[in-house]
Amino acid sequence: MRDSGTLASVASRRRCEFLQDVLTGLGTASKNVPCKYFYDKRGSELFDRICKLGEYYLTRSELSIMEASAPELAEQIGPGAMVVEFGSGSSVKTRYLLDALLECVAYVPVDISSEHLDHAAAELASDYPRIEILPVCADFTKPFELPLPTRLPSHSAVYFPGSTIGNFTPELAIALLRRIALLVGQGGGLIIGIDVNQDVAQIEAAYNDSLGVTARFNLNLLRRINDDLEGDFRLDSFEHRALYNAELGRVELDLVSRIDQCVTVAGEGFTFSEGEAIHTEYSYKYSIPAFAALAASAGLSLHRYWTDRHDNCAVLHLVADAQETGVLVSRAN
Ligand code: AVI
Repeated sequence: MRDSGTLASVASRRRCEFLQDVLTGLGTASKNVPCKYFYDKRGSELFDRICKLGEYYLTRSELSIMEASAPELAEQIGPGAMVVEFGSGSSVKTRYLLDALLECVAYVPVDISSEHLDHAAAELASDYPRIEILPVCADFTKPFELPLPTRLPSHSAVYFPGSTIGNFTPELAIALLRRIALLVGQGGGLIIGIDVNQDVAQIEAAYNDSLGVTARFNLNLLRRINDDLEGDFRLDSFEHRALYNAELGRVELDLVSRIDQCVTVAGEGFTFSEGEAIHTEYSYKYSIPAFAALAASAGLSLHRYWTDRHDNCAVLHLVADAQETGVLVSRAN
């Protein structure tokens, strides 16, 4: 697996960044910790469990689109590509794409969780011997180096499924989409999954599941701070909260202090009053036109999109600096 520097230096740099982000986030008036820190080994496992929950419609909906439309998606990408996946996790949906792609030269899964990445990459390498699997352990929100495949690809395409773009504020989403547009180059493609659900009750249920897996996923962030940054959070003195903010079209995840308390992280103290929240995640829900407008401001034009039969999720094909203007839509049954 590629990573810059030795394993020890990478681990120490990552710990420093984590510490810096936590100290900065907890030191501000509206306390927060970036959601990318959810995904340590335990957090990634909990997220995989969330994806299988009845209430969490996102994975099921997007999988149904991939199942029904992978050949059409593959056609949009074209033969001879190197496919780079942002936030690949277990690469479950990717298999539909890899099965359908013609002469795919290389697949580059990029993920922040190394254990997850190693495992998924090893399985893919044995299942797809014709495709060079080149995992990159990196934080895709920052610039990272792409590996050079043995065979020269005709072009690169980015696959960014799972509605992960919804975890970025619109400003940060535009910045990330701009980087993707640069990475694929003029005429290059991006296949991206977004959550287009507008049913508030269904959305809130997805982030407040009855088994409490999402609550554990959210609270795991405090456990990780305790383990990795010498924190002394008492997990039972915080509670998970997920509310839909209709005005801003986003779910807001917080960890709310149940009591007045003082917590230390790496020797630094932070006070919490009862009811005070640590903001941990946004999950934006978009309409297709709103997302197309956002992508257009990043230099990506919508060419075609697919939805599931309940119109919960959509998979979009966007092209960098596209010349064409026509938009096609297909719905999976
Ligand atoms: C990864 N991301 C798209 C998930 C979401 O739905 O925003 C993360 C998540 N947070 C709570 N449940 C799932």
